[in-house]
Amino acid sequence: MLLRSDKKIEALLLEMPLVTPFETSFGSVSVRTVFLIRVVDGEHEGWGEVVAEKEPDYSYETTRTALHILRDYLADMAVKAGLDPEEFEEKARSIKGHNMAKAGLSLALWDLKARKKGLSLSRLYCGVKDEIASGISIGIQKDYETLRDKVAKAVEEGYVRVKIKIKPGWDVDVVERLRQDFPQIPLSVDANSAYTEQDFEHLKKLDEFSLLMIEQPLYEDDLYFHSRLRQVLRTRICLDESLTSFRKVVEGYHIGSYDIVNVKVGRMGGPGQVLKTAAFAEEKGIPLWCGGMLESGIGRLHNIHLASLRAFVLPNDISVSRRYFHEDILVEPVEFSRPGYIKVPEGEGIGMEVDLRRVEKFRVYSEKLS
Ligand code: OSB
Ligand code: MG
Repeated sequence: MLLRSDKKIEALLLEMPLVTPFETSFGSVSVRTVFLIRVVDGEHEGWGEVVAEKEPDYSYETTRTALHILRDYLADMAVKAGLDPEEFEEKARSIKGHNMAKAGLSLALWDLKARKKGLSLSRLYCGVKDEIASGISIGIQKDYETLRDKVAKAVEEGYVRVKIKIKPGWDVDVVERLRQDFPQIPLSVDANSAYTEQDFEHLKKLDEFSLLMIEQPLYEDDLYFHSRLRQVLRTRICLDESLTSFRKVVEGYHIGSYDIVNVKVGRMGGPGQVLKTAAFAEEKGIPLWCGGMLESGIGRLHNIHLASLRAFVLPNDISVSRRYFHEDILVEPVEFSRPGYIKVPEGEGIGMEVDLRRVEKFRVYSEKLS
Protein backbone atom coordinates (compact mmCIF):
# COMPACT_ATOMS: atom_id res chain seq x y z
CA MET A 1 0.00 0.00 0.00
CA LEU A 2 1.22 3.48 -0.85
CA LEU A 3 1.57 5.73 2.17
CA ARG A 4 0.18 9.19 1.52
CA SER A 5 2.71 11.74 2.75
CA ASP A 6 1.40 14.12 5.38
CA LYS A 7 3.76 16.80 4.01
CA LYS A 8 2.51 19.11 1.29
CA ILE A 9 3.63 22.31 -0.43
CA GLU A 10 1.15 24.29 -2.46
CA ALA A 11 1.35 27.45 -4.61
CA LEU A 12 -1.71 29.71 -4.89
CA LEU A 13 -2.03 32.70 -7.20
CA LEU A 14 -4.58 35.37 -6.33
CA GLU A 15 -5.61 38.52 -8.13
CA MET A 16 -6.43 41.20 -5.64
CA PRO A 17 -7.59 44.61 -6.88
CA LEU A 18 -5.76 47.55 -5.30
CA VAL A 19 -7.80 50.36 -3.72
CA THR A 20 -6.03 52.76 -6.13
CA PRO A 21 -3.35 52.10 -8.77
CA PHE A 22 0.24 52.33 -7.47
CA GLU A 23 2.68 54.16 -9.75
CA THR A 24 6.48 54.15 -9.50
CA SER A 25 9.27 55.33 -11.82
CA PHE A 26 8.81 52.11 -13.79
CA GLY A 27 5.06 51.83 -14.17
CA SER A 28 1.64 51.38 -12.62
CA VAL A 29 -0.10 48.40 -10.96
CA SER A 30 -3.87 48.23 -10.33
CA VAL A 31 -4.31 44.53 -9.58
CA ARG A 32 -1.76 42.80 -7.36
CA THR A 33 -0.99 39.22 -8.34
CA VAL A 34 -0.51 37.71 -4.89
CA PHE A 35 1.55 34.53 -4.79
CA LEU A 36 1.02 32.46 -1.66
CA ILE A 37 2.84 29.36 -0.46
CA ARG A 38 1.11 26.99 1.91
CA VAL A 39 3.00 24.16 3.59
CA VAL A 40 1.28 21.44 5.54
CA ASP A 41 2.99 19.03 7.93
CA GLY A 42 0.56 16.76 9.72
CA GLU A 43 -1.74 18.95 11.78
CA HIS A 44 0.41 22.07 11.30
CA GLU A 45 0.56 24.51 8.40
CA GLY A 46 2.56 27.55 7.41
CA TRP A 47 1.95 30.45 5.02
CA GLY A 48 4.41 32.49 3.00
CA GLU A 49 4.18 35.11 0.25
CA VAL A 50 6.34 35.40 -2.86
CA VAL A 51 6.55 39.13 -3.55
CA ALA A 52 7.61 38.89 -7.21
CA GLU A 53 5.36 40.98 -9.42
CA LYS A 54 3.83 40.26 -12.80
CA GLU A 55 6.38 42.43 -14.61
CA PRO A 56 10.18 42.25 -14.19
CA ASP A 57 10.63 45.93 -13.35
CA TYR A 58 11.53 46.22 -9.67
CA SER A 59 13.41 42.91 -9.97
CA TYR A 60 14.13 40.42 -12.77
CA GLU A 61 11.86 37.94 -10.99
CA THR A 62 8.24 37.60 -12.02
CA THR A 63 5.32 35.51 -10.83
CA ARG A 64 6.13 33.02 -13.56
CA THR A 65 9.88 32.74 -12.96
CA ALA A 66 9.17 32.24 -9.27
CA LEU A 67 6.62 29.50 -9.97
CA HIS A 68 9.09 27.77 -12.28
CA ILE A 69 11.96 27.88 -9.76
CA LEU A 70 9.71 26.74 -6.92
CA ARG A 71 8.15 23.92 -8.93
CA ASP A 72 11.33 22.62 -10.56
CA TYR A 73 13.90 23.13 -7.78
CA LEU A 74 12.92 24.63 -4.44
CA ALA A 75 9.95 22.52 -3.37
CA ASP A 76 12.06 19.37 -3.56
CA MET A 77 14.82 21.03 -1.52
CA ALA A 78 12.34 21.99 1.18
CA VAL A 79 11.15 18.37 1.41
CA LYS A 80 14.75 17.13 1.55
CA ALA A 81 15.42 19.69 4.30
CA GLY A 82 12.58 18.07 6.29
CA LEU A 83 10.71 21.40 6.01
CA ASP A 84 13.26 23.04 8.32
CA PRO A 85 13.65 26.69 7.24
CA GLU A 86 17.33 27.10 8.07
CA GLU A 87 18.31 23.85 6.37
CA PHE A 88 16.19 24.85 3.39
CA GLU A 89 17.87 28.27 3.08
CA GLU A 90 21.27 26.55 3.22
CA LYS A 91 20.35 24.08 0.45
CA ALA A 92 18.75 26.82 -1.66
CA ARG A 93 22.06 28.68 -1.82
CA SER A 94 23.07 26.32 -4.64
CA ILE A 95 20.50 28.08 -6.84
CA LYS A 96 21.73 31.44 -8.09
CA GLY A 97 19.42 34.39 -7.51
CA HIS A 98 15.61 33.99 -7.45
CA ASN A 99 15.51 35.36 -3.92
CA MET A 100 11.79 36.11 -3.93
CA ALA A 101 10.96 32.52 -4.82
CA LYS A 102 13.30 31.29 -2.07
CA ALA A 103 11.98 33.74 0.50
CA GLY A 104 8.31 32.93 -0.16
CA LEU A 105 8.86 29.26 0.61
CA SER A 106 11.23 30.00 3.48
CA LEU A 107 8.67 32.30 5.10
CA ALA A 108 6.09 29.51 4.97
CA LEU A 109 8.59 27.15 6.63
CA TRP A 110 9.40 29.71 9.34
CA ASP A 111 5.68 30.17 10.00
CA LEU A 112 5.28 26.39 10.20
CA LYS A 113 8.22 26.09 12.59
CA ALA A 114 6.90 28.84 14.86
CA ARG A 115 3.45 27.23 14.97
CA LYS A 116 4.96 23.83 15.81
CA LYS A 117 6.80 25.45 18.71
CA GLY A 118 3.71 27.38 19.79
CA LEU A 119 5.54 30.69 19.37
CA SER A 120 4.90 33.85 17.41
CA LEU A 121 7.38 34.50 14.60
CA SER A 122 8.59 37.58 16.45
CA ARG A 123 9.47 35.37 19.45
CA LEU A 124 11.20 32.84 17.21
CA TYR A 125 13.26 35.64 15.60
CA CYS A 126 14.03 37.10 19.06
CA GLY A 127 12.18 40.31 18.21
CA VAL A 128 11.89 42.82 21.04
CA LYS A 129 9.14 45.24 20.01
CA ASP A 130 5.45 44.78 20.75
CA GLU A 131 4.45 47.35 18.13
CA ILE A 132 6.06 48.68 14.97
CA ALA A 133 6.08 52.21 13.49
CA SER A 134 4.08 52.55 10.31
CA GLY A 135 5.09 54.76 7.39
CA ILE A 136 3.31 55.08 4.06
CA SER A 137 4.65 54.90 0.50
CA ILE A 138 2.77 57.16 -1.91
CA GLY A 139 3.10 56.58 -5.64
CA ILE A 140 3.51 59.11 -8.44
CA GLN A 141 0.27 61.09 -8.97
CA LYS A 142 -1.28 62.85 -11.95
CA ASP A 143 -0.65 66.29 -10.44
CA TYR A 144 0.68 68.00 -7.34
CA GLU A 145 -2.78 68.69 -5.84
CA THR A 146 -3.65 64.99 -5.87
CA LEU A 147 -0.38 64.18 -4.12
CA ARG A 148 -0.93 66.92 -1.54
CA ASP A 149 -4.39 65.54 -0.73
CA LYS A 150 -3.03 62.01 -0.35
CA VAL A 151 -0.24 63.20 1.94
CA ALA A 152 -2.73 65.20 4.03
CA LYS A 153 -4.93 62.11 4.39
CA ALA A 154 -1.96 59.92 5.36
CA VAL A 155 -0.86 62.40 8.02
CA GLU A 156 -4.40 62.61 9.34
CA GLU A 157 -4.62 58.81 9.55
CA GLY A 158 -1.49 58.83 11.71
CA TYR A 159 1.31 57.50 9.50
CA VAL A 160 4.52 58.56 11.23
CA ARG A 161 6.53 59.00 8.02
CA VAL A 162 5.59 59.74 4.42
CA LYS A 163 7.66 58.48 1.49
CA ILE A 164 6.89 59.61 -2.01
CA LYS A 165 8.02 58.04 -5.23
CA ILE A 166 10.07 60.32 -7.49
CA LYS A 167 11.42 60.20 -11.05
CA PRO A 168 12.96 62.77 -13.41
CA GLY A 169 10.26 65.42 -13.96
CA TRP A 170 8.50 64.54 -10.68
CA ASP A 171 11.05 65.36 -8.03
CA VAL A 172 12.57 68.67 -6.84
CA ASP A 173 9.54 70.88 -7.58
CA VAL A 174 7.14 68.40 -6.02
CA VAL A 175 9.28 68.03 -2.88
CA GLU A 176 9.63 71.81 -2.61
CA ARG A 177 5.86 72.30 -2.72
CA LEU A 178 5.27 69.45 -0.26
CA ARG A 179 7.72 71.06 2.15
CA GLN A 180 5.82 74.36 1.89
CA ASP A 181 2.53 72.61 2.64
CA PHE A 182 3.94 70.18 5.25
CA PRO A 183 7.02 71.81 6.80
CA GLN A 184 7.27 69.35 9.68
CA ILE A 185 6.40 65.85 8.50
CA PRO A 186 9.11 63.17 8.39
CA LEU A 187 9.48 62.87 4.62
CA SER A 188 11.56 60.68 2.34
CA VAL A 189 11.78 59.95 -1.39
CA ASP A 190 12.25 56.74 -3.38
CA ALA A 191 13.56 56.91 -6.96
CA ASN A 192 13.57 53.18 -7.73
CA SER A 193 16.83 53.61 -9.65
CA ALA A 194 15.55 56.33 -12.01
CA TYR A 195 18.72 58.50 -12.04
CA THR A 196 22.30 58.22 -13.33
CA GLU A 197 25.69 59.72 -12.51
CA GLN A 198 24.74 62.61 -14.84
CA ASP A 199 22.12 63.70 -12.31
CA PHE A 200 24.26 64.37 -9.21
CA GLU A 201 23.91 68.17 -9.46
CA HIS A 202 20.16 67.88 -9.87
CA LEU A 203 19.82 65.50 -6.92
CA LYS A 204 21.83 67.91 -4.76
CA LYS A 205 18.87 70.30 -4.92
CA LEU A 206 16.97 67.85 -2.68
CA ASP A 207 19.40 68.63 0.15
CA GLU A 208 17.42 71.77 1.00
CA PHE A 209 14.31 69.95 2.15
CA SER A 210 15.48 68.04 5.24
CA LEU A 211 14.47 64.68 3.85
CA LEU A 212 15.00 61.66 6.08
CA MET A 213 16.66 59.89 3.18
CA ILE A 214 16.69 59.30 -0.56
CA GLU A 215 16.07 55.67 -1.46
CA GLN A 216 17.81 53.91 -4.37
CA PRO A 217 18.50 56.93 -6.58
CA LEU A 218 20.80 55.02 -9.01
CA TYR A 219 21.07 51.70 -10.84
CA GLU A 220 19.36 48.69 -9.27
CA ASP A 221 22.56 46.65 -8.89
CA ASP A 222 24.95 49.48 -8.07
CA LEU A 223 27.14 50.06 -5.03
CA TYR A 224 29.97 52.15 -6.53
CA PHE A 225 28.09 55.15 -7.99
CA HIS A 226 25.99 55.38 -4.84
CA SER A 227 29.21 55.70 -2.83
CA ARG A 228 30.20 58.59 -5.12
CA LEU A 229 26.81 60.24 -4.80
CA ARG A 230 27.00 59.83 -1.03
CA GLN A 231 30.09 62.07 -1.00
CA VAL A 232 28.14 64.77 -2.85
CA LEU A 233 24.79 64.71 -1.01
CA ARG A 234 23.98 65.78 2.53
CA THR A 235 20.73 63.78 2.41
CA ARG A 236 21.29 60.25 3.65
CA ILE A 237 21.21 57.46 1.05
CA CYS A 238 19.13 54.37 1.67
CA LEU A 239 19.58 51.33 -0.56
CA ASP A 240 16.78 48.97 -1.53
CA GLU A 241 17.21 47.17 -4.90
CA SER A 242 21.04 46.94 -4.66
CA LEU A 243 21.09 44.99 -1.40
CA THR A 244 20.17 41.49 -2.57
CA SER A 245 21.84 39.58 0.27
CA PHE A 246 23.51 39.96 3.64
CA ARG A 247 26.85 39.90 1.82
CA LYS A 248 25.80 42.90 -0.30
CA VAL A 249 24.90 44.77 2.90
CA VAL A 250 28.43 44.13 4.19
CA GLU A 251 29.98 45.05 0.84
CA GLY A 252 28.00 48.30 0.63
CA TYR A 253 28.98 49.17 4.17
CA HIS A 254 32.69 48.86 3.37
CA ILE A 255 32.39 50.68 0.03
CA GLY A 256 30.41 53.44 1.77
CA SER A 257 27.39 53.14 -0.50
CA TYR A 258 24.63 53.87 2.00
CA ASP A 259 23.69 55.37 5.35
CA ILE A 260 20.49 53.38 5.83
CA VAL A 261 19.24 49.95 4.74
CA ASN A 262 15.74 49.12 3.53
CA VAL A 263 15.25 45.45 4.45
CA LYS A 264 12.96 43.35 2.28
CA VAL A 265 12.93 39.68 3.05
CA GLY A 266 11.89 38.80 -0.52
CA ARG A 267 14.74 40.75 -2.09
CA MET A 268 17.28 39.14 0.25
CA GLY A 269 16.13 35.52 -0.05
CA GLY A 270 14.61 34.76 3.34
CA PRO A 271 14.52 35.51 7.06
CA GLY A 272 17.97 33.92 7.57
CA GLN A 273 19.53 36.77 5.56
CA VAL A 274 17.48 39.34 7.45
CA LEU A 275 18.56 37.99 10.84
CA LYS A 276 22.23 38.20 9.83
CA THR A 277 21.69 41.73 8.50
CA ALA A 278 20.02 42.79 11.75
CA ALA A 279 22.93 41.48 13.85
CA PHE A 280 25.46 43.26 11.60
CA ALA A 281 23.46 46.50 11.65
CA GLU A 282 23.32 46.50 15.45
CA GLU A 283 27.05 45.95 15.66
CA LYS A 284 27.84 48.74 13.18
CA GLY A 285 25.07 51.14 14.17
CA ILE A 286 23.37 51.03 10.76
CA PRO A 287 19.71 52.13 10.87
CA LEU A 288 17.32 49.58 9.35
CA TRP A 289 13.68 49.69 8.38
CA CYS A 290 11.39 47.20 6.70
CA GLY A 291 10.30 47.90 3.13
CA GLY A 292 7.13 46.65 1.48
CA MET A 293 6.03 45.10 -1.83
CA LEU A 294 2.26 45.69 -1.78
CA GLU A 295 1.85 42.49 0.22
CA SER A 296 -1.39 40.82 1.14
CA GLY A 297 -2.07 40.36 4.85
CA ILE A 298 0.18 37.30 4.93
CA GLY A 299 3.31 39.06 3.66
CA ARG A 300 2.36 42.11 5.73
CA LEU A 301 2.31 40.06 8.95
CA HIS A 302 5.64 38.47 8.06
CA ASN A 303 7.09 41.98 7.68
CA ILE A 304 5.64 43.06 11.03
CA HIS A 305 7.36 40.18 12.84
CA LEU A 306 10.71 40.93 11.18
CA ALA A 307 10.37 44.65 11.95
CA SER A 308 10.02 43.74 15.65
CA LEU A 309 13.78 43.09 15.74
CA ARG A 310 15.77 45.68 17.71
CA ALA A 311 17.79 46.83 14.66
CA PHE A 312 14.68 48.20 12.90
CA VAL A 313 14.90 51.72 14.28
CA LEU A 314 13.19 53.76 11.51
CA PRO A 315 9.51 53.78 10.46
CA ASN A 316 8.66 50.95 8.07
CA ASP A 317 6.77 50.74 4.77
CA ILE A 318 4.20 48.63 6.58
CA SER A 319 0.75 50.10 6.32
CA VAL A 320 -2.66 48.81 7.36
CA SER A 321 -4.54 46.42 5.06
CA ARG A 322 -7.03 49.03 3.84
CA ARG A 323 -4.19 51.16 2.39
CA TYR A 324 -4.08 48.68 -0.51
CA PHE A 325 -7.03 46.29 -0.22
CA HIS A 326 -10.75 46.70 0.43
CA GLU A 327 -10.76 43.06 1.46
CA ASP A 328 -7.63 41.40 2.83
CA ILE A 329 -7.20 37.62 3.16
CA LEU A 330 -6.95 37.53 6.96
CA VAL A 331 -9.90 36.89 9.26
CA GLU A 332 -9.14 40.34 10.68
CA PRO A 333 -7.34 42.97 8.61
CA VAL A 334 -4.08 44.56 9.78
CA GLU A 335 -4.99 47.78 11.58
CA PHE A 336 -3.45 50.46 13.76
CA SER A 337 -3.51 49.71 17.48
CA ARG A 338 -2.98 53.45 17.93
CA PRO A 339 -2.42 55.99 15.14
CA GLY A 340 0.82 55.19 13.28
CA TYR A 341 1.56 51.95 15.14
CA ILE A 342 0.71 48.30 14.52
CA LYS A 343 0.79 45.72 17.27
CA VAL A 344 2.98 42.67 16.70
CA PRO A 345 0.53 39.74 16.97
CA GLU A 346 1.25 37.34 19.83
CA GLY A 347 -0.48 34.28 18.40
CA GLU A 348 1.45 31.36 16.92
CA GLY A 349 3.37 31.89 13.67
CA ILE A 350 2.20 34.96 11.75
CA GLY A 351 -0.26 35.33 14.62
CA MET A 352 -3.50 35.80 12.72
CA GLU A 353 -5.79 33.44 10.92
CA VAL A 354 -5.94 33.26 7.12
CA ASP A 355 -9.46 33.71 5.73
CA LEU A 356 -9.71 30.72 3.38
CA ARG A 357 -12.99 31.95 1.90
CA ARG A 358 -11.33 35.16 0.78
CA VAL A 359 -8.32 33.23 -0.54
CA GLU A 360 -10.76 31.16 -2.60
CA LYS A 361 -12.59 34.27 -3.80
CA PHE A 362 -9.41 35.86 -5.26
CA ARG A 363 -7.67 32.64 -6.35
CA VAL A 364 -7.01 32.29 -10.09
CA TYR A 365 -4.62 29.34 -10.03
CA SER A 366 -3.17 26.77 -7.69
CA GLU A 367 -0.70 23.94 -7.98
CA LYS A 368 0.65 21.22 -5.75
CA LEU A 369 4.44 21.60 -5.66
CA SER A 370 5.12 18.45 -3.65
O1 OSB B 1 10.69 50.40 -3.90
O2 OSB B 1 9.91 50.23 -1.95
C1 OSB B 1 9.79 50.03 -3.16
C2 OSB B 1 6.29 48.65 -3.93
C3 OSB B 1 6.59 47.75 -4.93
C4 OSB B 1 7.89 47.64 -5.36
C5 OSB B 1 8.90 48.41 -4.78
C6 OSB B 1 8.62 49.30 -3.76
C7 OSB B 1 7.27 49.44 -3.35
C8 OSB B 1 6.84 50.41 -2.33
C9 OSB B 1 5.54 50.11 -1.61
O3 OSB B 1 7.42 51.44 -2.09
C10 OSB B 1 5.74 49.78 -0.19
C11 OSB B 1 4.48 49.19 0.43
O4 OSB B 1 4.25 47.96 0.32
O5 OSB B 1 3.72 49.94 1.01
MG1 MG C 1 12.23 51.19 -2.65
